[in-house]
Parts: sequence; structure tokens; C-alpha cells
Amino acid sequence: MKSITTILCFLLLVSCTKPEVAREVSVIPLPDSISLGEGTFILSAKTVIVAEGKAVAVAEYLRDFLKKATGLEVPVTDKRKKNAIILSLEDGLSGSKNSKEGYTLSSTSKNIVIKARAAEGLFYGVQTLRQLLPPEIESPTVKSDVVWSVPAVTISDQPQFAWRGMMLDCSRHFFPVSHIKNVLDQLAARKMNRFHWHLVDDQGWRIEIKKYPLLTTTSAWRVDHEDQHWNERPAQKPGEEATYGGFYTQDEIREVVAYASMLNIEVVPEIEMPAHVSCVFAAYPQFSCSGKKMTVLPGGVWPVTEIYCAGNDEVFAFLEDVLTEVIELFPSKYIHIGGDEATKTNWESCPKCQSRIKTEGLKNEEELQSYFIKRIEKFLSSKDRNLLGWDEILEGGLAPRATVMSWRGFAGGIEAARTGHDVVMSPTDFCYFDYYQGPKESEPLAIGGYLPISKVYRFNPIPDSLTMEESKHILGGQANLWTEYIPTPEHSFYMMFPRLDAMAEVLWTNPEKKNYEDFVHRLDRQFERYSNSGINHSKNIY
Ligand code: TNX
Repeated sequence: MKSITTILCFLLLVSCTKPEVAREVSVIPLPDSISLGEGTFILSAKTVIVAEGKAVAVAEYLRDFLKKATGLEVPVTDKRKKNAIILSLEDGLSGSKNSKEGYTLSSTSKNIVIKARAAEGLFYGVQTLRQLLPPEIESPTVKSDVVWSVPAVTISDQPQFAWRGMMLDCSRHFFPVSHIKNVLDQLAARKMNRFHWHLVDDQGWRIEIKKYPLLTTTSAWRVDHEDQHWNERPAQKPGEEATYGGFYTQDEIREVVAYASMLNIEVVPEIEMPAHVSCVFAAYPQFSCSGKKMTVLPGGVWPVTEIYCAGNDEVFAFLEDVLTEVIELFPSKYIHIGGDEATKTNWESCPKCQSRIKTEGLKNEEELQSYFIKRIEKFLSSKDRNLLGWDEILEGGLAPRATVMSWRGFAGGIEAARTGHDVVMSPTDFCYFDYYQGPKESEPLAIGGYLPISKVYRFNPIPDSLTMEESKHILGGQANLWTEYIPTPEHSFYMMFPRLDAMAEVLWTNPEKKNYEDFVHRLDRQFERYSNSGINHSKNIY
């Protein structure tokens, strides 16, 4: 409460100082502490950015960012000058609890100083500076007649959670690299640091794998029934051409990973198994139990019974080949292997799967799934990567070092944390951005459910039932955007915004400082930023 009152006082102060630059201090996610000084820094043709060593990359990012809307070529220099934005790396910085992502920012009429222990913190200081500037700073083209002012403030800040993520499903609908980069920009603006890239699902394979070219010549393309309801699309008929889809080349993936890394975002690829992979059997039918040649599904079919055969060693050889290429492309510590919603009826009748159950001494098909995941985990561990999977990977016994992404509520995450496994919380009730964000009549067709922004704001990744010790395993949380009903980049932004702002605050801001009314007030200012950057968003917040 104290901080809210303080902020309100600042707002008053800021708007009283200089009428021509009167503006509120409005930052999302809310920083740990803000106090207002006197005066205003004006960004001008005289401004320089001062940086050395590892701070230079952040300085160059800031220079390029500022140029777009201001048209100013703010030079990066290692010499201290007047009217400077100083980015300074310092050990043992006080006030930011030594977090790598923490920072302090202080601005006066003379200069702006951002200090952090690491480049990550400097980057987030820069993101805060972005929001201290007028909303026109978000414009992709030069805006004239704007006073580029920054109110005098002292901010000290650090994140609540280490994992602040969002997942985008690029299988159900394919989104171009340009859009992925736009999404990354928006994540970074909100100090989010994980992009979970859902690259494989029944409706299309989206990542080039050199050793298996049919995955992208065949499995990435489906017959185009985009004009029909997702659940009513007829399967591809003989002679019909598969023209809808796409995939990311390995060069594009490297480009996205490098772009994200500049934004302090780790890209976590998801390569589904053993289910949600029927598109693979359009190209390589030998990897399912039945061996039946499939066509890539143009819409929803449930359940999809064709899954990888767990009794066939060639399947594991294939998956190891695929993962080897994936690991080379993604430096991420985590590789997400899906693991969700495997209908195991084919395993029940498959002689190879049944023989595996016998030779491995397994009790049932659930344990066969656990065998599958453990075998993949062993492989990933041998490459020094951590396996991450949806909470179904708990069934039949969790792989020894696996990290769990809990989506069917909190229960899977709680169970995993209690047994010493790390957890990312993304329960449907609070994190599914494919659900409606307002009354159905006033929203575009969505998959169902109801998740208004006020509920996103109430999300707490740490369940009350965990002890302090257990809750250390909760790395954080993430929003998931499944795209069955989201065919275009603009629509995907519509579903993300403004809910992503609430998620960002949940994951960054100290929960004791959260206040929904204050957040909504700041969101008003945020909408001005949306309109400057051309972000499509729902207006159904109130
Ligand atoms: C469940 S969440 C799924 C997805 C769907 C989503 C729709 C999860 C691991 N699996 O395949 O797209 O529901 O909300």
C-alpha cells in the first residue's frame, strides 16, 4: 500500500512540474521501488550513451531503439559527458539484492544512470527507461514535435521469478519470423525472459531437420480449409494439394535465437512426443504403431490415436537425430519434449509396445510412457540439457532430473516440487491466453473458457500448500497461446494484449506490491503505447 500512495504522490508531482512535459510515471511491470526527484531529462541531439565492456551491447541496443521514433543518432562512447545515459556494470550493487536481472535507475535533469551487476540488469533498466519516455517512443517511424523527456526518478528493481515466459503455438497456425521477432520485442519490453516455441503438433511440423527433409516438404503442409470451423475441416482427399503451412529454416531459427538473446530471452523449443505428432506419419509412417500413412490434419480431431511406437528402436534413433539438430540450434538449457495428452490405445494392441512392456518389466502403458520419457531424458542429459515436459510426464513415474510444466491446474506442479523437481506453473485457469478475455458476444471466436485480465493478475505461481523449501522449486510461470482459433499475427496480438501486461507484473513484481486498481490505471497509459506501436488488443478489460 505504501508504495502505491508514494506513486500517486509522484504522479501529482510530475504533472505539476513542467506543464509541457507533464506525464505520469507509469511502468509495467511495477518496479520494486520508485521515488520521484525534481526536474526532467531531455533526450536531444546532444545526448550520448556511455558504456564500456559488456555494457556496450546493451548501449547499442538502446541506440538503435531510440533512433526509430526519435530519429536521433545517439552515439555510444566510453567517455563520460554531460547529458548522458550512463550504463554501468558494478559488482555488489546494493538495492537490487544482487540479482543478475536487477538494476537501479536514477535520472536527473543532467543525466540518467543505470547500474546493474550484469548486462541482463542493464537491459531491464533500459526497458524501464523506455516506459519513462513518452508513449510515442514505441512508434516504428520518426515522430516529430515530441519532447523526449524523462522525469527525474530513482528506481531500484529486481524480478520475483526467474522464469517469466510465454508459449506460442506455431503448429496450429504458422507465423512468420517477422512476427516472432515482434513478439520477442513485446516480451522484452515487459521484462519477460523465456519464449517457449511450440514447433511440433498434429497440424504441422515447423522446424527444418536436415536429416529428415520430408518433415518440412510434407509434414509442414496441410490442405487449406481455413474458411471452415477448426473442428469441422475435412481431411485431405487424394489428389488435393496441401498448400497451407510453413516451417522455419535452420538459418531462420538461428536468427530468432540470436535476436532473442540480444533481448535477454531464452528460446525454449518444444518438440512434442510421443503424441501430437501425427503430421510426422504423413512423411514417415514407419514411426507409428500401425505404420499407416496419414495426411496432415487441417483442423481439430480428437483423440488422435496415432502416436510414436514405444517398442520400436528406430523411433528413438529418429528422435535422437532430431534432438541432436535441435540442440545444435538452441543454446537453451531446457528442451521441451511435450509429453501431453497421449492416447495410448494403439500401444495396448501393438506387439512391439507390449513386448517392450514385458522386457522392461513395466506394469502398464503409463509406465511405458514413463520409459519413453526417461529414455529421452538420458539422451538429453548426455548432451548436458534438461528435459522439460507437460505434467503428464509424472504419470508412470517422473524422469529423475525432469522439470515439469504444470498446465492441468497446480496439482502436477505441487507433486513435482514435493519430490524435488523444478516446476514452471502455467495452469489453464490463469495462463491460457487462447480463452476468451471478455463476454463471448463482443470477442472473436475463441476455443472456449474465460480468462479476463483481472484473473490473470490474481495468478500466483506459488501454491499456499507448499513449504518454503518446496516453493524454491517453482521457477516461475508462463502464459500459453495455443492457436487453433488464431490464424493471423494480428489476432495473436489481440489475444496476448492486454493480458500479457498482467502476466508480466505477476512474474516480475513483488506480490506484496501488486494492486489491481493501480495496475489498471497504469494500463491506460500502456494503451497509448499500444497505439503507437500498432499493437492490436482487446478493449474488453473493464
Ligand atoms: C491442451 S496444454 C493442449 C493443447 C491445446 C490446448 C488448447 C497442452 C499441453 N495441450 O494441445 O492446444 O489444450 O487450450
